[in-house]
Amino acid sequence: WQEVLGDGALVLRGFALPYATALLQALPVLLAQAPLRHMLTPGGQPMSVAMSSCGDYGWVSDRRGYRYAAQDPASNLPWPPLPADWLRLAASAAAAAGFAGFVPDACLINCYQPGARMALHQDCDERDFGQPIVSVSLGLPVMFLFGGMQRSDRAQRVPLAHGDVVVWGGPARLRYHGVLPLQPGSHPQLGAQRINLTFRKAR
Ligand code: MD5
Ligand code: FE
Repeated sequence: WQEVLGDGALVLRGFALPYATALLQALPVLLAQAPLRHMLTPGGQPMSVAMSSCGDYGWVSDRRGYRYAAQDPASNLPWPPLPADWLRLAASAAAAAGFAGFVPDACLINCYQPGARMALHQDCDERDFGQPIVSVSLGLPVMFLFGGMQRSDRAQRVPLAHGDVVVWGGPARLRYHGVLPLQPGSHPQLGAQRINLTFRKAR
């Protein structure tokens, strides 16, 4: 079922459920090659969310700032390739939301343990804001914050559960957003964590 969050933002409840087993099967292989790590903010604080990437580009943060990079700075090797079934899920979710022909070149893997959160921010390191972002939630549920075009705008609270997919495009692409601290719990497939995959066209 489709739920409109705002102009350009659509939740596809349970859309990833048929893909979940395949998504989770690939994960340990990818993370063996490019391990999860707590990147530093430009201010030097470690982020509470552990991150990695796959695809032609990965998202990187350090004291120099935020950017996409073709190599994992932890190994200086290319990021692992985006699995074909991950690409199919991202393309079919984008198409269901009206963005035909979405071919992401980056997938950011966010891993939340209880207490981990993401402060309100905009995703503005990509080259073409005409391209959508597809976000897949797996594991423990979380409260997502969907803000406005300014950080001070009041944010809607949207619960996201295992298998939910959100497509952000058009006028929603640069809205502020974040995630409240993950509450403790245990998910049958993933245990005490939440994994979020965000598919992007970085370049
Ligand atoms: C997460 N991740 O659940 C969140 C939500 C990130 C990030 O924010 O940058 O990795 S993904 C939701 C998202 C992405 C891009 C735009 C918007 C939401 N939006 O306009 O609200 O780990
Ligand atoms: Fe974001």
